[in-house]
Amino acid sequence: MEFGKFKSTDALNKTFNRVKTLGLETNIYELDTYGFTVVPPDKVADKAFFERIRETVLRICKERTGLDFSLDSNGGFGEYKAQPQSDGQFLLFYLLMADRVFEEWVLNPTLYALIDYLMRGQQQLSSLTSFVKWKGERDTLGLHSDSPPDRDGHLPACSDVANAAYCLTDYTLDNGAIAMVPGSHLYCRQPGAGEGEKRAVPVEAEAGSLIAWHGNTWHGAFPKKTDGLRLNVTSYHCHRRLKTQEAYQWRVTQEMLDRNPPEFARLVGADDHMGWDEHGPDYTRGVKYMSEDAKKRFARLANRKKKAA
Ligand SMILES: O=C(O)CCC(=O)C(=O)O
Ligand SMILES: [Fe+2]
Repeated sequence: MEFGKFKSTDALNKTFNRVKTLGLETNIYELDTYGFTVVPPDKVADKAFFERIRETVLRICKERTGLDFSLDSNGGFGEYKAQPQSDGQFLLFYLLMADRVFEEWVLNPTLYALIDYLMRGQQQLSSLTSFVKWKGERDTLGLHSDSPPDRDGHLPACSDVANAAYCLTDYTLDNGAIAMVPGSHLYCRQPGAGEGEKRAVPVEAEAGSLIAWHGNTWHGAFPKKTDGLRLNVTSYHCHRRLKTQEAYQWRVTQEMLDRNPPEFARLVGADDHMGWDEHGPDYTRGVKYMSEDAKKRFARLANRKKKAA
């Protein structure tokens, strides 16, 4: 019996095979069972890429705050005003538009495969940020699910949102590791105030690891008690039917689209005709960047219609 080639799962076969090729089967199992996983550095990216992206994040910290940033020293806010800011922490936003290294990152095969699996190929990039942390107080772990809840506070069982943190420094309990409540993706609701704090575990991971989680998983962070920085690149994806946090669809440049494969265009919604003006929708956007699987499905549908006519 050969899996990975079924006709009825055309859209999923590629993801299945990619997961196998990259040796991520255990990670998929962990995502399904516990709602999160940690991929070790050697399965994520090479050292040169890791150094390059980390240097870039440090450079952007400096550009936006006006302060010097180094891994071993605590940070500061300087001239940086973007919200939210809390004790010893800010977020750098809109990184995709800040440097080409982030275009490479969103297409990273390991990141792409895990998100593709969680979102059944329906993902778009919602935001690409860095949580920049140094020593600071926290009253709670700040547990939450990343998926936006329905009106009654419930969450869909499927992953409407999938998130992943590329750790640019070690994550340990004292370094302010991300906190996860294992299995909470199955509760299909946001936590109540203070709920789940005792069951949360620190996700300890060495620099270069990728922590990925289901959009329903309850998570937050432990306080950072040590000196120096905790850095990441947080790659937040949402279903194509949802609004994105950051504006890419009409803001990515043609140059960015031209220098990347069609997967990139689909990730940033450049194939999405929604949001039109007085000129109406431009359906050629979808065709231009369509995946090979989708093209095959459309061709089959067109054939069936022709035969029926
Ligand atoms: O690392 C953290 O502080 C938690 C971040 C978080 O909630 C997220 O990336 O969705
Ligand atoms: Fe979150």
